[in-house]
Parts: sequence; C-alpha cells; structure tokens
Amino acid sequence: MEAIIISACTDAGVHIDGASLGAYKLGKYLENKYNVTYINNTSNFIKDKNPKNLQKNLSEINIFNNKLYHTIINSPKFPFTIGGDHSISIGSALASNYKNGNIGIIWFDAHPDYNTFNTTITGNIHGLPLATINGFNNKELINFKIKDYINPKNTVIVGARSIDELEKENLKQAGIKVFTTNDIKKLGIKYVINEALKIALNNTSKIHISYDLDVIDPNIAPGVSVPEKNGLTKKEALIALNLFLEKIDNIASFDLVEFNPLKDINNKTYDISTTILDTLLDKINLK
Ligand SMILES: [Mn+2]
Repeated sequence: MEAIIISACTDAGVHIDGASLGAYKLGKYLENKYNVTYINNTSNFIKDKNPKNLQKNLSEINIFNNKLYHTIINSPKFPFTIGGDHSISIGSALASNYKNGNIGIIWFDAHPDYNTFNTTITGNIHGLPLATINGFNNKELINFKIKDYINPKNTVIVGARSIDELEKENLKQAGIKVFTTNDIKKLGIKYVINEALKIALNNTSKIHISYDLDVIDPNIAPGVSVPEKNGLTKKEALIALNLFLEKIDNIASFDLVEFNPLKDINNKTYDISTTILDTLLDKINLK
C-alpha cells in the first residue's frame, strides 16, 4: 500500500523552536525516494511564547490540524505524518479514526501528553494531544468534524517517565494504561509492546501509532524539544520497531514527531529518525 507522507512543519505547540525545521529536514530526506506533501503554518503566523498564556497558539494549531485532518481523510493512502511538535497528532489520529472507524492508539512518549487547559503548567499544547484525541477534554482544540474520539480503553502509553501531578489524575480518571520506562526495564520491551498491541487491538479495526522521539534516551536521541533521561535504549527502540513490522497489517497510520535539529548532537537523532522512516516506509509500501 502506498503511503502519503506528510511533513507537518509546525512547532506552534511548544515554546522551544526547531520541531518545524525537523519535519522539513526529514521531508527533504524522503524526497530522494518519495513524494512528500508539506503542510505549513499560515504565512503571517508569529509564535506566542508568553509563559503566562496557557492556551498558546490555540487558533493557529486549529488551523494547522484542520489542514492535516482533511489532507488525510481525502487520500486513500496510508497516512504517515512527520512532525512537527506532537500537537499535530490531534489531526492525524482523529483523521485515521474517521477513515478506519474505531481504532486503538499506542502513544510512545516520555510524557503522557494528557493535560487539559485546566491542568497544563506550561500552556504548551504539545502536552495536551492525547487527552484531546480521547475526548477527555480540550474541545477547544477540535474545530473539524470528527466522527468519534479514540476510546480510552484502547489507548496505551509506552515509555512515559515524566508525568505531572495533575496529569496523573487525568490518566487515572480516563483509565489509561501506562507502561513507564521502569515497567519496560522490569517486564522487557517485547512483553510491553505485545501487551500494548493487545489493548489497542481489542475490538478495534486497526491502530494508530504516534511515536514521539523523546521516548528514546537522550544519549541516543538528544535532538528533541523536551528530553528526559532514562529513556529507551537503541536496542529497545529497534525491538519495538521490529514488532511493528510484524504487525504491519494491523497498523492504520503512523506519526513520527518532535525531531528538533536545533538540539541535535552529531546528527544522532537525525540518523535514528531516518532509520525508523526507511524501515517503516519500505514495509508499508510493500503491504
Ligand atoms: Mn509527545
């Protein structure tokens, strides 16, 4: 199945600059082999970084996700979206759910991204997307017509290790299964991914995978906006990737987000990102 590769060039969801450039850079890399569709911020957009504004760049993020959402639902191809900051997954995951109907979601991330406008400390919207996708809150972030939200019962977070106090309450209230990096050390990555697949595929049609590069340890992938130590090892990241390849027929759509070239060291994060992209896109285009 051919993939539509969308380079979602925005970092409106985070006060740190660079993730927009990350999407552009990875898009350019893929142009050697594929057609790439670019989505950009509105031309006159100026990013608000005011720490006191707890709804930073809300209207721009809505405009952006509207474009992304409609690009995905209007294409018959497999949606592969490259961020950009993680706010873009509101558009991509809900579009995939609209197209496929009743999907599950696996969210790879050092942070659960389960804040609401009432619980966010930073006001950076890249900390809110998963709660939005589940319909837990944040209706302000959805101004496109969706069919349904993704069921919290079919939502799994893998690799979390930096969870805000109030966010923890949100996760408990929504009933989200979270595998922390400590769980991964204890249970093994293979077991955790297989459990995650079971939860996400329980009575659903397919799954959306949203992969925030900050899930990987900053020694291996330092080029992200908000790095957190004690992340996945390279070996664990590659085992997870191979398990997805085995389950490729169950995967409906994929995001790779938060590559920040301005924070990268010796192209480490660029190299692992292109490896992930090459591996997955080869397999998707074969299926
Ligand atoms: Mn994230």
